[in-house]
Amino acid sequence: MKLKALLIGLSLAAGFVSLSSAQTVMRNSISITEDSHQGVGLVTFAKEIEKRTNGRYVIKNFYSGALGGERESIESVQLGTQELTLTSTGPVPNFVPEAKILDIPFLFRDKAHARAVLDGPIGQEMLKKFESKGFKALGWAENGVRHMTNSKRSVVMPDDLKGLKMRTMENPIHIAAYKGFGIVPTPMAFPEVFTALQQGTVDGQENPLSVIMAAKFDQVQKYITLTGHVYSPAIWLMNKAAYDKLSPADKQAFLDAAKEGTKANRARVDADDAKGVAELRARGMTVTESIDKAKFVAVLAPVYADFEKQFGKAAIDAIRNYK
Ligand code: EAX
Repeated sequence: MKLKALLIGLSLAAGFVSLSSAQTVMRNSISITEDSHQGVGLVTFAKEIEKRTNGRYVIKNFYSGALGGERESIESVQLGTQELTLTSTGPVPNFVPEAKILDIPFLFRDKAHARAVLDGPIGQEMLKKFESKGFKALGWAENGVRHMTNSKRSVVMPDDLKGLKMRTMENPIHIAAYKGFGIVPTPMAFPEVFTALQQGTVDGQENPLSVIMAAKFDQVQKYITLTGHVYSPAIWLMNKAAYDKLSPADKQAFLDAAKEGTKANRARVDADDAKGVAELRARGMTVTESIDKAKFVAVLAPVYADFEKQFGKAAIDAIRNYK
């Protein structure tokens, strides 16, 4: 016991020394594992911050929802109990409704189109909308193109989706659209999804190949179809007050570190997408690689009509037609 007390005392003293040498520790988090496209982003971000601030700022990374699911992490960043998080846009509309438009299914032709929109004027303008809500949005990153998995059947035609009970993100646009497919949506935080699939609480879920592989959903799901039904952006969020306290040079360091993190993150998404089908087949999944996309889009006509009312056709077209 004495030894233990001594060790604790020493480590507390060490912590005090590093604090007194003007080192600020900040927390960052993701809902999925370190060995993932988001994990690579976080590790790169932390390295870049340390390098660019000569170690005055140190980022401690938390993985696999250790600080909570994405909605909880966003809340913590807003409150300032956590400085940073990298999150998909899943729960973001609950905080910044303007971001909803990005979650419309079949909005982007492909990743290149999505990246161009996010890095261009439309995406950059949207980052500013976070400021009045207590966030500094440091930049866009990528979760990826989402595909559907389930334990019941191969999905080839839109009709195959009817009646499937699927976990969705806590996102009103996704929920509305998936209802349009005839899916029974069950919104749920990501850390609960594996168990829900395992126990059969839901039949399926939808996520990018990067997430499906990182979370090992192949262990609890038999079928995957490359539906590519929606692009899933990710975003670097920082507590606004914490950001505002930084010197101008350090602010730039945080923005640049996010850029580098995004580069590493997107490169990993591309690598995951390139090997995903072969890998998931090797892990035992039945993969349907191509669908008649026009048929899936057609089923959503009534939902699109609704989205056009909500967002205005011009705003949707500005994204759709962005070159
Ligand atoms: O951000 O909740 C989800 O399905 C997300 O895609 C996942 O947590 C990665």
